[in-house]
Amino acid sequence: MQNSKPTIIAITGASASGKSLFSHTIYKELVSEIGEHGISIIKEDAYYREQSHLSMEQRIRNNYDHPDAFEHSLLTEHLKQLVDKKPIECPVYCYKTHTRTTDAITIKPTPIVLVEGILLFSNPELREQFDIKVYMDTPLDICLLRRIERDTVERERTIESIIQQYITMVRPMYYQHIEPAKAFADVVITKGGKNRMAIELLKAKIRQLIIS
Ligand code: UZR
Ligand code: MG
Repeated sequence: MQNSKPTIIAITGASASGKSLFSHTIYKELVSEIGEHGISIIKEDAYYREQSHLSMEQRIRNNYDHPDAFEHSLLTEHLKQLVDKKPIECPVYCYKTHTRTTDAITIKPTPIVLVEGILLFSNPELREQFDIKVYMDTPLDICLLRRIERDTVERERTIESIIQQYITMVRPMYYQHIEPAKAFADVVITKGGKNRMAIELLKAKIRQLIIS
């Protein structure tokens, strides 16, 4: 594996479908086997656009479920750099201020790179960077319940704002941009982020890539 091309694995699906849980479980469990030099993880959310030039009102009104909300060109560029075995400076996004912080996190090149996010398959050049494409096919009502739970606790949102965003943006963008992208997936995962068999199958594939 030392001299072969790094493998980039994309995990996509609806907001709150279990992408983060699924990919972090794989990441953590493999780090304990192969160490941090073997695998890294990147969030598409980190590539939400820099919006410090906009007022808070404009930021709140933005549609974060549309492909244009992301700087996909930068993510594409960063994945190419990792494939060329160069480190990247991954941006840090703040959900409270709806813009990037001044920090960045250095991610070193590793043989396996996991990338997780809602609109990874929406941009053709970005899509081309992925060697394995995974789609989390969690029913939308389950995602909504999870999202209410998560966004009230972790992202300090009110129920009213979650419902409003869901009806005007999350749901329509899901049907326009996320669900149709399932056709690009190599693997479709049911039952959400705790699907143990799916976690084990992907881990087995990654172990095989590492020893080959
Ligand atoms: P995940 N999002 C925000 O609410 N505010 C931001 O500043 C940036 C993103 C939400 C976004 C999307 N949408 O559904 C979700 N809305 O983050 C994607 N409305 O993140 O995949 O972790 O659910
Ligand atoms: Mg997530």
